[in-house]
Amino acid sequence: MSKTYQFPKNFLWGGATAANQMEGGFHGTAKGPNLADVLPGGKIRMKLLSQSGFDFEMDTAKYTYPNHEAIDFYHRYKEDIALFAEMGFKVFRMSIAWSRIFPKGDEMEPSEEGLAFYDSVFDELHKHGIEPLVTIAHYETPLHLIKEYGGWKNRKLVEFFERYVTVLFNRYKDKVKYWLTFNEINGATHFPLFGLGFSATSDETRLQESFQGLHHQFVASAIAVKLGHRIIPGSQIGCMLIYAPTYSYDANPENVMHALADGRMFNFYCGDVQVRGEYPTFSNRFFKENDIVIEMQEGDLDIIKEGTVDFISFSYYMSRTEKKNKTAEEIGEGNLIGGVKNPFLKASDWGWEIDPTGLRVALNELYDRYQKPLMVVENGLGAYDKVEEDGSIIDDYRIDYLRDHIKAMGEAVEDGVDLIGYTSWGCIDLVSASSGEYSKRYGFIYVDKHDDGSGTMERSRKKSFFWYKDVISSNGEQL
Ligand code: BGP
Repeated sequence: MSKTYQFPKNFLWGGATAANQMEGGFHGTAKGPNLADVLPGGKIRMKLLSQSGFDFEMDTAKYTYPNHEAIDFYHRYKEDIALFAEMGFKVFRMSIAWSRIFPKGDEMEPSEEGLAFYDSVFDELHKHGIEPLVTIAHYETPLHLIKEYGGWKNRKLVEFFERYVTVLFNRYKDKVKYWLTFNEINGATHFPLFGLGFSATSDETRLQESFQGLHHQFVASAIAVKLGHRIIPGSQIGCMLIYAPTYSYDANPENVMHALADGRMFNFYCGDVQVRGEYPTFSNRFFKENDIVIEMQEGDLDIIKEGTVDFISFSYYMSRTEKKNKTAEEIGEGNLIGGVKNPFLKASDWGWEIDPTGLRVALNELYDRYQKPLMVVENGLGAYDKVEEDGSIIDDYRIDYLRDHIKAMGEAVEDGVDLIGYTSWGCIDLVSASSGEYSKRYGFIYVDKHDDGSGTMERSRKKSFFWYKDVISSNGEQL
């Protein structure tokens, strides 16, 4: 008989999404354009994300822009939420598109149309007994703030963000208790375009610009935490990290030290600031060796100290394996956050290494370090799905992936980790963030929409839909 796992009684099972990858509603609404609206669909997107000098212009003759329509959640949210409810979701992670609330980002007054839309979504969720978990900034910087101000490089964004969150907290104080400030905040040094809303001036300036932008986000996040606690008593406000446990390629102490140093700069730098309220000492050496100087204003460090988060949320897709001197052949294809190929792991069709035990490692490392409640707010398998003649979708590969990761969480709970919830990524098929593809599907719910723009947008239940429903109703005992 296979082992069963005990998850805490009020465990928050659910699914995760982001506004720009799901809503659409670009045309015919008051929403202003944002970063995702100028990112083309297809493999070209990754190239643009990785290089310096992107111009943030749309070229509709050359490219498609799938985020404009996405999966049209803007008009179909009732149907979608009913399907989430059918699976038994306790929580639904979504983001608010900043430019739907402030179309340009620097206005004094918000858009009532945008605010009303999210009111309706939250009401619909509550109607079904689903708790919203809201990301305030998920790769959706308003385009005007990018073009006019240079994104988060510019300190002015702290002020605009403060205005934005103040509006959100006041408006939704009776509807939203769980908030996350910046999605995958530590991904910024790899892809400043996504989180920080600028393209590095050059490869040489990328680190300096990114760490300065991150400082602005730390201050903005801490201000949000303080405001949230004041405006919404009892609210729970978390940080959101992209976490990849970093293994040494072998037992060579040089490689072990390299993996440790590299891994903590990636995994712990932002967490230390947002959870402990202090810059870690290990970053001093990194800054010195890379000529990075962070400009701070008086009082910034106090704000950071006073605005520490209540819980830690993170995405987990893959681990990372590090080696001091790596050759081009050793570098893993598709491994977005660097490292070398791990000979013990298989990878997805997009080259993302699959490592369920890595999730247990991640949970233990984070809990050992911070002793704060943890929540896995993204995890899942991007895969090509096939619709059978009778319309069914037999996604056993997705079920296997999720089962193994949920088991790893169960082990971590037994290890003593305080884990409060799990929202698997892309619970309904949506537009991929890194490749702008519809064909990279994560959902329990299939959406009939394709990379060439065809499709009816019709929703259908995959095999994993029924499986996840049983997982939730048995509180993780039936896997
Ligand atoms: C995370 C992002 C999400 C999401 C996910 C899967 O990095 O927070 O927005 O998209 O990765 O990535 P992708 O869509 O590129 O497969």
